[in-house]
Amino acid sequence: MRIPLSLFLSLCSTAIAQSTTIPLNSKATFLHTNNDSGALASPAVSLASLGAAPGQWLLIEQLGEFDNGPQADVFHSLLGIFSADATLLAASNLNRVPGSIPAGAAATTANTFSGSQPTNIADDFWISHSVGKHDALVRVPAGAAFLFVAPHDSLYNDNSDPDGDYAMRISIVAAPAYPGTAEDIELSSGIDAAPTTSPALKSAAPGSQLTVVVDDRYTTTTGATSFLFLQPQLSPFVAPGALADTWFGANALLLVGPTALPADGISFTTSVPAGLSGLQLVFQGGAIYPLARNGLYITTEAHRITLL
Ligand SMILES: [Ca+2]
Ligand SMILES: [Ca+2]
Ligand SMILES: [Ca+2]
Repeated sequence: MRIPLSLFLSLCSTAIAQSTTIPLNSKATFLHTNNDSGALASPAVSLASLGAAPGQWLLIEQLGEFDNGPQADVFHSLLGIFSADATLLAASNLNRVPGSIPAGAAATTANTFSGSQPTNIADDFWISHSVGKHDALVRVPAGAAFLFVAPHDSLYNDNSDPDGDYAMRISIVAAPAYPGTAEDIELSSGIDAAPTTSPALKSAAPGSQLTVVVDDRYTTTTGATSFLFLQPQLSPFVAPGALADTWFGANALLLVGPTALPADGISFTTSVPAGLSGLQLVFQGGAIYPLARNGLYITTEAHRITLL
């Protein structure tokens, strides 16, 4: 049977993520500004208008580049903050989002260019970092109905986007198989290949080279006390750990750590032995981090490798 292409595409788009691309103004911010009269107020993005609700997972990608003023149209940067309502207070306030709800990788923002006034607030998160990754996977927190975004900058009125490509794409995606805290740390795994964050489920034949890497996404947790756990088990069912957002139990092996997270992450490599067919290797990384949303630790998504 032949299916018309248009029907095929529409079936695909139903099955795959629902995405919305929103153009951004690089002068718009939700951070406090000072002596920055050309700065604009970030518009509130309604989550309902995207079809998103608390508990769902969003992939937010920063597209294009902007010019931060003194340099060129080459900058990647985006911060986000969830809110219960659409209220954005005047730029003279430090906390302009009174309905803010914490989520994601906590962002520490720079003081204003003029007057060096603090801008840092607790609840905003990295979507795109100038020298890190340019996307974020976040779970919409309970009570959130709006999202504000802004580039991270200390002076906004001199920003521009000559080719008009600075934007964000928000996709509603399936929950990870074994989610972590979704902050500034991620796990990649590879079998005879460069490690990748996705898929989280892989298989490895005897004699293959298995590599697992734990690294930060936005460079903010370099130096944090980090670790990599391995839980070997026979069942493909992975039970949640006793600690929130963990996937290992008391019998897990501590493969790496505790150790200060190097700039290029911690890693573990092994040659897969023969005779262990069916064994499941569940890997998860994490770190002790003062800005963790749970107040203590951050964790990566866990990966499960089936030995063949
Ligand atoms: Ca641009
Ligand atoms: Ca600027
Ligand atoms: Ca902050």
